[in-house]
Order: sequence, then structure tokens, then C-alpha cells
Amino acid sequence: LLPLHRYSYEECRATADWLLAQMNVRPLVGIVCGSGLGGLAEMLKDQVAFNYKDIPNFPQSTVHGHAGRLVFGTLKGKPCVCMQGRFHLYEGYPIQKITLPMRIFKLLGVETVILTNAAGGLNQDYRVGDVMILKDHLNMPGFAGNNPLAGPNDERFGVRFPCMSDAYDRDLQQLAFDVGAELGYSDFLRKGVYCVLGGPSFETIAECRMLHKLGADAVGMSTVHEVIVARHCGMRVFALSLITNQAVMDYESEEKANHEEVLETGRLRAEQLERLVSNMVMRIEHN
Ligand code: 6GU
Repeated sequence: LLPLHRYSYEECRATADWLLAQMNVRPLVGIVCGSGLGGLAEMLKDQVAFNYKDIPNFPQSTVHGHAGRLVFGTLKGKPCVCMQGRFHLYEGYPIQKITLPMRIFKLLGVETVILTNAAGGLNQDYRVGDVMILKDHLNMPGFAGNNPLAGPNDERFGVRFPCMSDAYDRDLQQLAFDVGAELGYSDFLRKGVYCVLGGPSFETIAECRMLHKLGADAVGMSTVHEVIVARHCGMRVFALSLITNQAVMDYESEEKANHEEVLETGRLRAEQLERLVSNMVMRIEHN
């Protein structure tokens, strides 16, 4: 069994209070920027930013293409907090550390979480540069017992056995398609199932074929753990994948998955993704 690195409710509260004491922003929306999509955070007005290393209890991100800052500010007038750089299983973090920011979001007052990632396309109709709105996920590490909610449950966050059949808010999916259509993005917007693996090695051909048969449209190394913890504590969730490369599905192919291609496609679509997300944020309704 993996060692549990748990943060108590009080530790999470202390981190949230430390942040709240240093600024006036009270964020309603929490955004997580995926590989190459950190530009979203730069869009915030009246920024107050914290390096992860300065935030009590926060892990630090180690990947090229991820900055490692928590940025507060307003996006089209709406108070937001943005993770510029996230934590991944492949960095060696225990899964409870990867998802700590979701509980901090909750305690800061966040109601809606928007997660972005870079992913490989398994669906043969997808093209590089497509944006997939998540309607569901396959949690492969979870099958092996690596679930961020494993261990004692604190009811102050949520229930022992949270429902996941409604993880991806349907109204927010619709909003994404509406906003996308208005921006002229319909040609590259898709809806599908995201499969998370531990990484850091990319999939073999046989693994891609298996995941495709199991119903996955895209494969990546993030997001799902955060979704589970965000849903557990009652935040609404929206997630999208930028399809940065086509996962290799046949033995004749000369294609090879690589991180440079992932970052390059990110640059290609970054501006449009920033517009999509910021226009969505403007139109999300809050209590
Ligand atoms: Cl092809 N696989 C995984 N696991 N993650 C990715 C990817 C592929 N492309 C971008 N991220």
C-alpha cells in the first residue's frame, strides 16, 4: 500500500487563511492551466501571485512548461484563482498532494473549477489541435487503488462514497459549445472521454489500442484526480483537453509521442483557448 500523505482539514484551512490574509480577491472560479496553457493566468487583471514554494503546505512543480504560481485576479470582472502549473503523479508526488489545491480552492470560496490539459487523441476522428470537452473519465490509477480519496474521510469536505456519474457539469459543457460556436470554434470542438494514466512514459501501441477499445477518446496524465477531489467537496467541474498529438495506434506508423510536440500545439491554440475559457468564466452563474 502507498504511504498516505494526508493534509488535515486544519492544515488546508491554514493554507487558505494564509492566502486570504494577503489579498482582497475572493475567487468564485478556480482554473488549472495544463502544459503549455499557462497563458490563461496572464489574462487575470489586478494580479496577486504567489510562488508555490512560498505557500505553506504547497508542493512545488518540477515540469518544463509549468510555471509554479498561484495567481489571483479578475477575468472579465469575475474574481478567479489560477494554478499556473499543476502537480502530477509522474513527478513522484503522493496523490493527496497533487489534489491539495482543490481543497484550498474550496476553502477560498471557489464554486466552479475549470481544468485544462494536453492530451493524446485516441479517437480516430480527432485531429491535432482539437479541443475535447470532457463528458466523463476513465481513472486507471484508481483501478489499482490509487485514488486521492483513499484513507480516512473527513466529512467536512464530503461524503465517504461520492458519486462520479455527474462529475462533469452538463450546463458547463453546453456553455462551452455555445461560447465556442459564437467564437467560430465549432470546427475543432469535440466532446469525449478522458483516460488518465500515471506516466511519465507515453503509451505503447498496444496500450493505446486497449484504451480506445475501452471507450477513451483521449489519454493524458492529469485532471482526473483533481476532478474527483473537487467533486467530493461539492464544486462544479468543467474540463477540457487540447489534443496535442495523435496517440500511435498502429505498428506501421513512424509517429512518436514527445513533449515538444505537446508544447508546440499548446502555443498554436493557446490564444483561442484563453478566449474560450475567459468568455465562459464571464457567463458562469454563481450563487
Ligand atoms: Cl499521447 N499520452 C499521455 N499519456 N499524455 C499525453 C499525451 C499522450 N499527449 C499529451 N499528453
